[in-house]
Amino acid sequence: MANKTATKTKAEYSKELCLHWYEEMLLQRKFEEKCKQLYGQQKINGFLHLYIGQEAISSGIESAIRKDDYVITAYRDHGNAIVRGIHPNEVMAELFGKNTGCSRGKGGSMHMFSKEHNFLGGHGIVGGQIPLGAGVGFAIKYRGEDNVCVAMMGDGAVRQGALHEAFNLAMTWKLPVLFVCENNMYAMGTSVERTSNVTDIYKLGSAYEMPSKAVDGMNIMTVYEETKAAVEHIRSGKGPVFLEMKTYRYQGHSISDPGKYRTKDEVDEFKEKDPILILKSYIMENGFADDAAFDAIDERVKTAVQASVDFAEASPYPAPHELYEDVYVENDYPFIKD
Ligand SMILES: Cc1ncc(C[n+]2csc(CCOP(=O)(O)OP(=O)(O)O)c2C)c(N)n1
Ligand SMILES: [Mg+2]
Repeated sequence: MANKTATKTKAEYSKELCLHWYEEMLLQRKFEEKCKQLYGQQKINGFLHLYIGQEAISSGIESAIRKDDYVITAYRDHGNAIVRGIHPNEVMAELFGKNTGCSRGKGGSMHMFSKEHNFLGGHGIVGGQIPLGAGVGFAIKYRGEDNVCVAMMGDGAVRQGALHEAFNLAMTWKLPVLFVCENNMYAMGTSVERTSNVTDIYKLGSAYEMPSKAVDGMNIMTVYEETKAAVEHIRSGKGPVFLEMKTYRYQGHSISDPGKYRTKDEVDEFKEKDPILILKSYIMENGFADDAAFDAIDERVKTAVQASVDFAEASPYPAPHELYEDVYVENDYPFIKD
């Protein structure tokens, strides 16, 4: 089906890496399919924005950076939380509003955080994470560290003025930030064409002479290669890079979106380019897995998803006094003395 793109890629990938990617993408997909079901049962409440269709981006980026690098994103954040290494149990518990969640049940779907995993959220203000990502880049440079910060955003977020301020300072100060736009073609129900004359989003970087490029975000190998090259550039001290990753979300903007602004044919067309299927055909072509091996992966993923639901169900809600905890950081500022 969609295997042409896969065989075209220039590098060879090991069996281990391909199977790791496959299982990780499938985990994100099945985890979120379960979330959708649980929302219908009112186990999950509030906002719920699903990442289904975009998994090649989270997984491809994650394997091209180091665990001590930083990632910051918007509210469509379950996939990034999982690939950063936050246990699916903690992500599901957060969605349930339970105190074993990664934000202790007080963040919910849009606000997954983990200091331990250098995952800096989960942000509901469209574009808010772009200058925050630049700030993280500034902190890295100020401390003389060699990390990078990946600041992810949607195609709607790039129309915010904050992007331009962040791009300007990031280039002026050569901050170690990889800006990634996940262009899934829509901001809520508004298509990219309706929001700007400039529909090639990567071109926005050129105003600041920031190295910028469009990338096929449905192919994990391309995402991986381009991220690796960008991160090498950034880590060598040459400053930020901007990648526009072209992708598609199969589900509505949020769980309550009837999706009247696009046709079923359009959605089906993109499902033909499904990132999991592209990788699956590459795996099959190379004889990396047979039916039994795929079944075993399916089973492991199913078990992990069910375990996360059981964990979330069994966990308690935050106690009333926890309302006042984790609001301010205490004794963590080296520059503030009593
Ligand atoms: C500053 C601000 N304005 C408006 C909104 C309402 N809003 C929530 S999501 C969204 C669309 C953003 O689309 P995009 O950046 O493409 O991300 P996607 O949902 O496609 O991942 C809007 C306008 C908001 N949360 N914050
Ligand atoms: Mg979008």
